Amino acid sequence: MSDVAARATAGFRQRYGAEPAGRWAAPGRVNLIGEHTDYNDGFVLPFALPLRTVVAAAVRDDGRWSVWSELDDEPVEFGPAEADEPGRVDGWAAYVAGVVWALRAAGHAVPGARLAIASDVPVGSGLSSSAAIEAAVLAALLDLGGLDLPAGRWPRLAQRAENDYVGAPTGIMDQSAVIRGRSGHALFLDCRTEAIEQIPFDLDAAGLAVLVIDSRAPHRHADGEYAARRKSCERAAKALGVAALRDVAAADLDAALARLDDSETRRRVRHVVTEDQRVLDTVELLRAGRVRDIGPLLTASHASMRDDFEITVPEIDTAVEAALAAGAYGARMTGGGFGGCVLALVDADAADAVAAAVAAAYADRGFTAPGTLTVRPAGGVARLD
Ligand code: GAF
Repeated sequence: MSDVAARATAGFRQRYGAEPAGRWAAPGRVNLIGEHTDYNDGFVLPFALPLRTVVAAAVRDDGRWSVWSELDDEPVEFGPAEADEPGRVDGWAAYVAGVVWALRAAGHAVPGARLAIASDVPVGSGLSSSAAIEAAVLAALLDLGGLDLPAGRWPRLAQRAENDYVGAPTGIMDQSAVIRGRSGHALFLDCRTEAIEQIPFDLDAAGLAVLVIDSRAPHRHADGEYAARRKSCERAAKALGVAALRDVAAADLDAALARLDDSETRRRVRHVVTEDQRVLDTVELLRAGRVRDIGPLLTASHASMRDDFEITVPEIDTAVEAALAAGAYGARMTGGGFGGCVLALVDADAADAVAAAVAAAYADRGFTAPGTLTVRPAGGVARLD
């Protein structure tokens, strides 16, 4: 943490020739289980990562915003006109302008500001680097402006930045995880009511580790495919006469499938309905302290994403198969799909061997070597100083 915070401060000093008024940090996330259920009003169980994005910031008196990030040499600058018109600011800075836009649209008097962003959350790996930027910038602007917004309303506001300013039709999971995550816990979120429950997920006590494997697979049409899956779910809900697929109970799945006439839509619905149930089952096991026993649910989730939702790619499937063959209790792709990361639940002392087995399987198939790290659930967005 200290390195990334120091980089944000150094970037601020160098670009703006002044000291920041404060620093705010937000994590990336992985999703333990519950994929593509959030925009179906369903259930998810993500947790925040120890990897952080840090924003160093100070008020700027002319009511404009300048943002520098490690990804670019020069700061991006914009004023109210660009902030008020979705799409005017693009690239990574759109996530910042989107937060300004969402706050202004909600009637807040957002102060102009200088911001410098440094991040240890890898971009493009499906670990929610964008939600981390949104959350850290939101926290910074609220504090700098002395604005009052209860924490429970932050995720929806950050999601609006992403949906309506950036134009990505995502659900509310990522913003919730990075804002409301708690150390040692997974966040059980009902995406319809936004009710949360912090579920203890103490890997150390169980002698376990979560290995995150970055597939390094190039993102293949991820945005278009994500939007297509979402549309297909919405069409199916309409055909079934329900507000969202969350309203189809697992016990009623066969009857619902019988009412749909194309097999692709049936597969999409089966994924969402069974995935919601797997989240509920995982939560039950964790509440009972049976951490190892969630493994088969993770693996079943992967099979459902691969066969029914059709969002995995060869690198991802290879990583899952190799991890399971090397003794993982369960493994699955995490995040939106078409690349990104796999997580595997392993004995803590087997993590290196499982990582090595995945690397060997990759080498056999001629894939770019994967990245691996072990993670524990960490806390959500916070002011550092
Ligand atoms: C991406 C989206 F941003 C989330 O809202 C969620 O839909 C996820 O894909 C799939 O579960 O991370």
